[in-house]
Amino acid sequence: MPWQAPPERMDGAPIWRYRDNPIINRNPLKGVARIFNSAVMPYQEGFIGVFRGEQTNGIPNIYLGRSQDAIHWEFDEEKIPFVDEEGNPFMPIYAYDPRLVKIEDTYYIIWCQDFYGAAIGIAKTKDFQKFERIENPFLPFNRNAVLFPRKVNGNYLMLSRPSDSGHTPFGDIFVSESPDMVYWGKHRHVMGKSSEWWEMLKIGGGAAPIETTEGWLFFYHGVTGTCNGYVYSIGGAILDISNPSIVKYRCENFMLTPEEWYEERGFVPNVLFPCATLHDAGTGRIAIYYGAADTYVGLAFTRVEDIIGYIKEHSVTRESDTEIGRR
Ligand code: BMA
Repeated sequence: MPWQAPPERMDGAPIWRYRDNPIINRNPLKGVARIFNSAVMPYQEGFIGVFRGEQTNGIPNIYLGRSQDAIHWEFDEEKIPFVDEEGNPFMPIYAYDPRLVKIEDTYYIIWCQDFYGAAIGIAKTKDFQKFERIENPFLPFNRNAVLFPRKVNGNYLMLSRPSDSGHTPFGDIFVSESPDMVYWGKHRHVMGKSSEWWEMLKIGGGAAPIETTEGWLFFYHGVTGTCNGYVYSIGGAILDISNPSIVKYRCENFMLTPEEWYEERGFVPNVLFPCATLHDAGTGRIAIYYGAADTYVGLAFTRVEDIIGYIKEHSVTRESDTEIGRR
């Protein structure tokens, strides 16, 4: 996986950017103006990813990409050809913010799409050749769906953020369970927006949680409202390993906030939107993939031990974080 050593001086959270960011520039593909908010995974000898491509007609869809080093990417020219259970073409009208999660021997792609309003779409693949849609897990309106990388207490778990049909000015993260990836229930509140100013307006899931000895390490996005629009930062929390609706630690400070030109300048300025991590259990290295300014893909690094230490040291949890989330 990609890696660069940390800079000598770090003032905030122990996360540092890849020096040659952004890793994906404008006009990356014929008919696609921007790629951002995308997710990657190790696959065979290299890496594979699902990428939000904003087409030149302005409509987002999902493209497959492959890489040897997880930094330089080659994309398929056509959108991912989703099919229904019978193998017939079944393309979403639009699709954005894909996540890619492997559970057992199957890869799941989860995204936001039209289902008579913004809602969650999901498909599975084993070979990245055939992409079969499965039933939409939730009613509209919902965004930011993230699967856990393994079953917990016998069920699949999905985080999501119920919303409205527009540029939602509110929102908390919930977790739902399923025995079969079709029927979802036992919904629990996980965490809400907080009184910290950087995440005062809404939050949403980011990368698939990483299993650690302290719990599920979870990177998410937190949004604040300003007189000039929303600002999206990356936040960090640790969820209980066997009951992830309980937040054990939640960092009062952002992990990363827009600072660089490619984060502050673009189609939507001041947006950091994490969708995936790569991590190596042996070294504790983590690479975080995030969309920048709805225009580019950025890469940042941290280490499991350092980031958990920082989150714990600066943890502030409230009742709505630590309770079971059922009312
Ligand atoms: C959210 C989503 C993201 C986007 C963000 C900032 O509502 O649509 O895809 O990055 O807004 O524009």
